[in-house]
Amino acid sequence: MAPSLPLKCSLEVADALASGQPVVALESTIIAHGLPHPENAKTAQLLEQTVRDRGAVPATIAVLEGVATAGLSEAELAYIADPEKEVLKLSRRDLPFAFSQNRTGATTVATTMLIAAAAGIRVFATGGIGGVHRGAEVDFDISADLPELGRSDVAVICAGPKAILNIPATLEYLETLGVPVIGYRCDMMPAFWSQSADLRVDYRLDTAAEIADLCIQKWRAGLNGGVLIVNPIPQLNQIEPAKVEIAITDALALAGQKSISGKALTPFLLDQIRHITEGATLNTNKALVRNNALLAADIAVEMTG
Ligand code: PSU
Ligand code: MN
Repeated sequence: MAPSLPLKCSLEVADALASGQPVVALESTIIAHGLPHPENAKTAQLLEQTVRDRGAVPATIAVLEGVATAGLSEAELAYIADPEKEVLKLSRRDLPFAFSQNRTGATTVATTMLIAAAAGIRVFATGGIGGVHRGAEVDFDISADLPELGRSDVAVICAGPKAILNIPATLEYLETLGVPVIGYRCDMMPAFWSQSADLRVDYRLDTAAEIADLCIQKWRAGLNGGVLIVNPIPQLNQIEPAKVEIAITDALALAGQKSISGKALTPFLLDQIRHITEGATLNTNKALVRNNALLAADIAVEMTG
């Protein structure tokens, strides 16, 4: 028997996919582990509404009691956002445990891509992807998001790798995996909270139609794997790179002192940086995911048109 995921789509998502309507996948780790309560629940709803307003169907993805689920009800979304509930952070290596133990968890970029691809969803909006961590030459901390980008046929729209990472090394890794990095209306690599990381993107495209066309032609040519579309945070919402860098340095030092590593590191750093910047990064984070949801919906519409 061919392998298949334990997978369930909501009625709305299943209908949309069956009739060729545009669908945009949204991840849940940013909701469960990336943003504080209650902003996380509000952001989850706002993202879904943003996708709808732009003419596509949102499919927030999570694993619910051991079943990969695309399209969450309001109650399911609230559960994932509730800090009182035990919601695991699920990357690729965590899925067998969640499936076999009927556990509930939020999906990272890696597992959201994998589940979206299995469901037939080709476009996915997130905040920032994981990547090669600073110091990875010693501790080997490289996000499972990168190999997944090399594997699953999904277009991922983000605001760049999170600035807590080693961005040049992350771009090298993506090149090795054959993942095109496309700047939407930008020549320079955006760095999540700020507009530019002083590095050029591979290619620049200025319309959702051209991006959709590149993805379709990639997959038609049998070139498996994802496409990374980087969409800079709007100027109005960005934080000065120097200010972010100070917060990152402090947060990394604290993580070192407290020996925080593995899957706990990214949520810890995001939380610390939010405290150090007195909440400024929270507003920026919300603004950039919304901006990515808009572009993702436009690309999904172009892909089905
Ligand atoms: N982007 C955000 N906030 C987040 C993340 C991304 O704005 O919390 C999450 C994503 O789910 C990403 C994960 O896949 O962090 C990467 O975690 P790690 O470095 O442990 O692979
Ligand atoms: Mn890691």
